[in-house]
Amino acid sequence: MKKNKIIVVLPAYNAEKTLEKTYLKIPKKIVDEIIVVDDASHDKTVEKAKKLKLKTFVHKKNLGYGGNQKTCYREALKLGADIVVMLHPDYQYDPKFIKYLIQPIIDNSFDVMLGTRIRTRDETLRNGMPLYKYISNRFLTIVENLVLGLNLSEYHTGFRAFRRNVLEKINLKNLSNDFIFDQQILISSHILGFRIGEIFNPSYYRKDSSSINFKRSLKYGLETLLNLFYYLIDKNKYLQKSFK
Ligand SMILES: Nc1nc2c(ncn2[C@@H]2O[C@H](COP(=O)(O)OP(=O)(O)OP(=O)(O)O)[C@@H](O)[C@H]2O)c(=O)[nH]1
Ligand SMILES: [Mg+2]
Repeated sequence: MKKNKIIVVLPAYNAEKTLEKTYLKIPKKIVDEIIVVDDASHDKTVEKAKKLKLKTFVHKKNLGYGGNQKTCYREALKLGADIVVMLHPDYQYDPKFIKYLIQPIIDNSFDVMLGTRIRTRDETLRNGMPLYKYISNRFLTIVENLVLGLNLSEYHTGFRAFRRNVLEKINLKNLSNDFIFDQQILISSHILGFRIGEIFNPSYYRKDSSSINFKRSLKYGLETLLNLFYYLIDKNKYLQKSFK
């Protein structure tokens, strides 16, 4: 059997303090290539990435988190990835779990895999997730599971893996350039019949970790509900819709 080409993409924005720590923990034996996309950071993210000799793509203008991921996936596909692992470079996730994340895709059990941060409430809060984020995450997860008919532990993780054909089939260009991209890519995967699986992997909110503020979280939460509404109205239209 041909070996799968595994590419890790790191969508970075002001990640100078955490990029190297994240990079060092990525298991190089498993991963064929690592790419960084910098979304016009104000700090030394690009210098750090180049120092680490990572393939680096730089946005001239800030596009947003979704716009960053679009570049990540486009470049990973160009480089011939069979499986793309998206990992936030803010050192919140433990990259040693990459091997567990990709295995079900290699085995053809699932097409999309999520590294979920919520195993127990205690553990998640102890690891630093703010209470309001925990509560809104649980609430949105219940609603998403009900609407989509899935049974996932969370939809908001920054540690995911996709089989190549998922990224080819979804019209990524039509999705939002903002944080809601993360929901849209999952809803679209589900509509297209791709199987979404999950593993548990603890995440840590450290001093240097990036974490969006209350206002942006609220906007993201409301947009998630709006996207579920669009899904309920017409799934086929959802796939054609331009969210930009
Ligand atoms: N392109 C872009 N990326 C961003 C922006 N804000 C944050 N990011 C990146 O997006 C990723 C996720 O942002 P976070 O702020 O960590 O948000 P989150 O992980 O969803 O939320 P937490 O679970 O609270 O950490 C991080 O890796 C950031 O580097 C932004 O304005 N533009
Ligand atoms: Mg974060």
